[in-house]
Parts: sequence; structure tokens; C-alpha cells
Amino acid sequence: MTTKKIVFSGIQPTGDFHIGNYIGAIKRWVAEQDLYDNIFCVVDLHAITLYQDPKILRAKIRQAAGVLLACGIDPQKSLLFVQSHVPAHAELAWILNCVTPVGWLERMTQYKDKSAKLESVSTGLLDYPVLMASDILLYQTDYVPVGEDQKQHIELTRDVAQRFNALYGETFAIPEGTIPKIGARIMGFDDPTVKMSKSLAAEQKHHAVGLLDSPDQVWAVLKRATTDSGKEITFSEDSKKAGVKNLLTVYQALTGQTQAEIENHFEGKLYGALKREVADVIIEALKPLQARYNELMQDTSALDAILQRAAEQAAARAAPTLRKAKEKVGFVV
Ligand code: AQP
Repeated sequence: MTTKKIVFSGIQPTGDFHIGNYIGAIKRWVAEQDLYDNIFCVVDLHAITLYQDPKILRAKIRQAAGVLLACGIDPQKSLLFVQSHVPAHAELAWILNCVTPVGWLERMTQYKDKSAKLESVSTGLLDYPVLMASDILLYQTDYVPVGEDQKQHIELTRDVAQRFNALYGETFAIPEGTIPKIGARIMGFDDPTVKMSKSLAAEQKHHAVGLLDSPDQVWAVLKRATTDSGKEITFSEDSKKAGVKNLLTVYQALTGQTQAEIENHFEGKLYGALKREVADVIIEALKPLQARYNELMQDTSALDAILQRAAEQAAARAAPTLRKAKEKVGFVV
């Protein structure tokens, strides 16, 4: 029996992973792999809460798993599997639905933002956070490393777990969300007032850098990055300087330097130099992972085998908690 704390986190295969996903989540998953008992999931059930072209989704699920392995997720140290391969996620979600008031879900910021843009809203989109609670609670998770955008969903997970435990008796561990100190919310390069996101990246050419982008593509985005009419390169909280701060934050997350070191380094330099240096740091960070990705994807049978083995192990680990939840609510098990 392991004594390490349990970590669970997921990522949607809804598009191309961007540098915000990397800095806010994946980079930390990789760096902290030795510290924890890790469970990472490509959350395809979540992906279909918004319509996905089936052919593209299938390809993106493999791509997502390939990118995570290429980023350094080690199947010897971490379980990496596809959510729909483990039916317990959907099964527990149903039970949790029945203890979750609709009002809690209607208050979620992500739901309000996403549903506001739609003519017809699926029940799945509203229910997204309950499925996320199921993902996390099934494994008696201690920590959930996520970007800041997921903070509210983690709070809801805790509320759902506490409500279930109060109604039926101790069943689920109460998880804690862990948000990175640097880069918890990387903003769009074209608009530093909005969070960098996969869906905006698909619509707006200069919004994000994808993890599989070529050096030319990276530079094409960075050279158009929004800055301001001033010239100071500092981590200023002034909202007018949000673009510069965002560039510096990416630089800081990827180099590990302190704010003071970075401000010294850029003193007297122009915005053009800042953009070039940020682009170069990103290109260097992406090089090794792209090489590993290209190698891995030459023969996807090895990747499929990793995913299948991990799904079997995840199903075995999820089973006792699902059984306990079923017993508690009064099912004949
Ligand atoms: N801009 C960001 N900065 C820091 N962290 C981020 N994450 C997402 N965007 C940023 C973190 O990445 C992990 C996986 O994200 P996800 O795919 O599950 O969630 P998402 O928020 O739906 O991703 P996107 O890119 O924003 O997609 P769309 O456009 O579909 O909304 C999570 O830990 C998330 O916090």
C-alpha cells in the first residue's frame, strides 16, 4: 500500500494544448511525479459537453495522450488513461448528481461564460463539474493540481463530497486544489484581458502558442503579442501593462528566474527584444517534447497499450470507492 499522497488531474482533448495548459498544469504534473501517487486523465467525457467532430475527437484523444507522454509523464510513475475507458467515472457522476443542487451548478462561472455563447445548452455542460467531482473523488484524491480557472470547480467538488459524506456517512476524502504560484492564469497573447484557451486559439490566429507549433509559428504569434504604448518591462499590476506582465510571466515560468532577475535582464531593452526572447524561451522548451512526440506517434500501438493498461489499473483502483458509494446509498451490491 502506497503512503504517498494521491494526485488526480485531467485535461480535455478538445483542441491543441497551449502554453497556458503546459505552465498551469502539465509542467507541474511532470515535475512533481516522484512526490505523489499520480493519476492523470484525458477527459473525453468532458470534451463532448460541447459538440466535437467525432473523427477529430478520436485523433485528439491520442494526440493528447501522446503530448502528455512527450512532456514527460512517465507511465512507470503515473497512471495515464482515457476517462471513457473507465466507466466508473460516469457511474459515480450519476450518484453525485443526485446529491448536487442544480443551483450550485448554475452559479459556476465557466458554465455561465460558455452557456452565454450558445443557443442551446446541453445538460452535460451544466453537469460538467459533477463529472469532475466524480473523477477526483473516485480515487480518494488528496491534491488536484490545476490552473486558477478550475478553482471554483474544486470548491464544488469539496462541497459535493461533504454533502454526500454528511448524508450517507464517511465515503470520500476531501481533496485540495493546488494552484501554481507562477502562471496560474496565462492570458491570451492577442488579448491579455482573457484567459488563454483552446477554443479561442482555434478561432483567433494569434491568441496562443500550441505545444506542437513550429519555431516560425511561435514567432508569428509572439511578434504580434499585445503590449502597450509605454516602454517599461516590469511585472506591473497596472491593467494597461497586462500584456507585458503576461509575457514576463511566461518567461519566468519557463526559466525559473526571479522577478528581480528578469526585470534587471530586460532593463533598457525594447518590447521587440522582450517578444523575441520570450519566443526563444518557448521554442527551446518545446523542442525536446516535440522530438519525443514525433517519435512516439510513429507507431501508436505502444501508446494504445499504455492507455489500455492504465485504464485497467485505474478501474481497479476506482472500484472500491464506487462500491462503497453504491452501498451507502442503498443499492444491492
Ligand atoms: N490560460 C491558462 N493558464 C493556466 N492554466 C490553464 N489551464 C487551462 N488554461 C489555462 C489549465 O490546464 C488544465 C487543463 O485544462 P482543460 O483542458 O481541462 O480545461 P480548460 O480550462 O477547458 O482548457 P482551455 O484551454 O481553456 O479550453 P476551452 O477553450 O475548452 O475552455 C487545467 O488544469 C486548467 O486549469
